[in-house]
Amino acid sequence: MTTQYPGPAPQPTPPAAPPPLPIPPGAGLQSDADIQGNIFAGFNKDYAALLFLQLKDQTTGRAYLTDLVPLVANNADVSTFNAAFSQALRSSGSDPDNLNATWVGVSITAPGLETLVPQTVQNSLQNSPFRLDPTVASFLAGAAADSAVVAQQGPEAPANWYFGRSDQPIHVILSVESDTASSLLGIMQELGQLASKHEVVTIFQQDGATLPGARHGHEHFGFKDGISQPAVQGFVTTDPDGQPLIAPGEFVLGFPGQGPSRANGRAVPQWMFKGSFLVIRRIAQDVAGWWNQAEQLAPAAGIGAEALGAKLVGRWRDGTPLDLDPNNDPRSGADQSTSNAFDYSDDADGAKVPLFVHIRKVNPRKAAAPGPGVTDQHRIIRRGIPFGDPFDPASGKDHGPDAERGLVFACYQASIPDQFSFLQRTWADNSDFPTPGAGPDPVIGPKGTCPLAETSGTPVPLSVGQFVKIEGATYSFTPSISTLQQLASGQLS
Ligand code: N7H
Repeated sequence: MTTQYPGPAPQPTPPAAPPPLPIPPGAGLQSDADIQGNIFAGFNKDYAALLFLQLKDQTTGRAYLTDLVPLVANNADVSTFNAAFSQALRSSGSDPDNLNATWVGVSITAPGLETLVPQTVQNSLQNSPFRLDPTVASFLAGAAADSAVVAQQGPEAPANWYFGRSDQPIHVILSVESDTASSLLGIMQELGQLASKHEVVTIFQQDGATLPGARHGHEHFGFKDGISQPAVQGFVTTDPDGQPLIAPGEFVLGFPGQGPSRANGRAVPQWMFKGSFLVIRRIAQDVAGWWNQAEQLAPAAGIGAEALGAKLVGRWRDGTPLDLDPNNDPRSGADQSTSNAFDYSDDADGAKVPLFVHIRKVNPRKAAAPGPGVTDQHRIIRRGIPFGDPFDPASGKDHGPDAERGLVFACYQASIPDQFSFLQRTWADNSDFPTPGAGPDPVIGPKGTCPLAETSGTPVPLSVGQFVKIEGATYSFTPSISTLQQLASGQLS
């Protein structure tokens, strides 16, 4: 007699990927009130705080979200505000004091979703073909476990982080921004009361602010930041600097993405539509170390420290691109400090802009290897802000070399492995991108040798150190406002 063993349990039919959303014509995405406001439109305020929160349980978590959702800024409101602000700025020539806003954004980590909707996480992510998409797997694993971009030992190891450590799970992240310190304080008090009401614990609060005076808009090393962002199809009609429009599905799920393979967007469940993945990294910057290095390397390169700094970053301190102005000697005298009208297309070998420079590594534009259009599949929308006082030892202890300062790096994308992690690992950290021996990114990469081409033709090997340090990181998901409502009401379960 033969024993009948049951065969493998029948597998549930995998959910089919939902069809993509249409991209609205013109700049139609500006009026979308379901997408959160910091993704396409951008808060871009002078004062910011990130709150890393832990929920008590599902019931209190849902009640907390119910109170929180009405405070969340949507894309249509932020777009309308930003358009009015730009208009007033153009007509008066300075920041309009009477136009102020305070914005709140909400993102949820994988442990946060597990707390709020364990079934959804199980069914639509862990037990379905979606889990095979590295996009989902990286989100579920979280930033600390992403060993491709995080050293598990040494000073940058997650065990030393201020936030994002595995022993302190974070469920919800609030991005709060305002025009003034006092209005930021006001909303923070309101959010604090809401948290206590629902027994929500603050694991860490990361403050940020634009730098004061002439440093406004610049990061701590002194370079103007926040200039180059992807021009998103459906959100703008053209890019003023002639850059290619990037399909919205590269940043917000549900829309078609870049290239034929992503015409249907990414295979994620419907509740993720109109949401985006948010990477946050607290990156400390050793400003004195950075400029001492530039002073030391400059003589061998036959240039000054200021020029050497520009040859590591790819823009002069005021923002002028090296590609347009390799010698900081503007031919026309025109202000090019916010220009993005360049693409390295006449500089394949890096004679003008070395192949290792930070902004070329992370966005090689038309010079991308291995082929045309590749760069457009690895773009990110950056929403970072500095933390800490500027380096200026004469102004006191808080401004000295030992004070904490750096960049609260934040970026939105449709896939962390294809976008943030790809930029960091495959391009920035990789000495052999775009060509063998090109050198690591001298701003965010590891120590290494960057060969600086000289007019004589003999490259000068610059030994470049690492002057930034990761001090905290999270991967989270910034859902649409309708999904937030469903999470709050328990409709998504
Ligand atoms: Fe970078 N820096 O001061 O040197 N970055 N960045 N970044 N960054 C940019 O064009 C800087 C970091 C990108 O489209 C500028 O807006 C510093 C990470 C991308 O041409 C300056 C840190 C990653 C761009 C800096 C840091 C990126 C960009 C020029 C850390 C992603 C747009 C301003 C402390 C992995 C490139 C501008 C383009 C620009 C600096 C971090 C990516 C000045 C100090 C971790 C995609």
